[in-house]
Amino acid sequence: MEPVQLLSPDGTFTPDPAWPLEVTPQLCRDFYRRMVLARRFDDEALALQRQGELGLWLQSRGQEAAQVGSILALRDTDYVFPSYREQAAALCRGLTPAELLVQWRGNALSGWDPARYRFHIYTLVLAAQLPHATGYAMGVQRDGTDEIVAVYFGDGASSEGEANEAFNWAAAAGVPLLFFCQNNHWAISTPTHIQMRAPLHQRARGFGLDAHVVDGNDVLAVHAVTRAVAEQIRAGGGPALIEAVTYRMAGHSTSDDPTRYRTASELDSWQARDPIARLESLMVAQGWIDEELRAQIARESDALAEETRRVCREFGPVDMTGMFSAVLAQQSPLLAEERRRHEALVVSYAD
Ligand SMILES: Cc1ncc(C[n+]2csc(CCOP(=O)(O)OP(=O)(O)O)c2C)c(N)n1
Ligand SMILES: [Mg+2]
Repeated sequence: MEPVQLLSPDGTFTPDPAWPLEVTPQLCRDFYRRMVLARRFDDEALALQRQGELGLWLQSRGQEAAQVGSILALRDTDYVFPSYREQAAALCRGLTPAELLVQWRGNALSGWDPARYRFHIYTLVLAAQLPHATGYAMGVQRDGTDEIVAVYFGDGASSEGEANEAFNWAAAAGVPLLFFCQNNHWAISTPTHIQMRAPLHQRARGFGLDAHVVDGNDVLAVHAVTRAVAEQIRAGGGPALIEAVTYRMAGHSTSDDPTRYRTASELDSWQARDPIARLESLMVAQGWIDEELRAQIARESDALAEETRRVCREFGPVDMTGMFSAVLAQQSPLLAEERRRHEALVVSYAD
């Protein structure tokens, strides 16, 4: 199966009757603005990590179309389970820079109220969120509302047992769940092609899921496919999987050096398929972007970057000792020792 594509890398739009989408200047401007803001936020967070203000950061660079196109195809009331680099999606749901950064500063175990944004906490245990989402979708199914659930995960996570259990369980139970895989070609240093023999969308069909593959760097195709599939799930069609073929342009995290395992030419070939540049080419050709719009988005980006730096520096010291007292009912000698060492470490930073 070839990935669904509506917008070629040079910005040429070709409609597909199977995936209808009314492409208006407003729609493109909205997608463009959100993707530019997400990239700016991501760049700023990277800089903060490099300056020692954050412990770790996992970039979403290159995956903006997959995230923005898909989350905007859902209703705000649909519950979303992200993985850990869904910043572009999170910003669309209204999460603030402070909420997104505080966890990576080490000041909180998670930064936001999932119920408020219908956006679950980040999950770092690979694929754990897939059974969580399946169970949640069983609850939604029993509530009998028209809400659907969406779960984001990576190509690497799809190799975990939990992912495959969730595919089977969701299909067998017929729950209203959308599995959204961002196949960004890498699981840290392991390329997708050496960890699976059959493409994920093909494997998903074997579990009885309706499955599709889409060009994940084409925001219009991602949006059209996700919207149609989401509405099919909402109408009671059962769970489905979308594999968005994209690319992780940055390292896995700020602790990773991707030059150790991938070539510059591979990166170049994907830079030529940049999701933001691609949409911009269409907008330029159609006359849908002018200097005024560029200047307005640049001002908004600068303001977001400024807010990102400011809130990060304002995070004060925090008492994390609760993790030693709030998790286990009974303290053990090991826990007491760990607590003592943690407190000594904190004191050593006093100056
Ligand atoms: C259960 C588990 N095993 C291993 C890891 C270490 N780990 C963190 S991210 C990662 C790669 C994940 O790749 P993928 O699912 O493709 O997501 P991506 O990082 O590319 O977005 C690994 C192996 C983990 N966090 N959890
Ligand atoms: Mg990956």
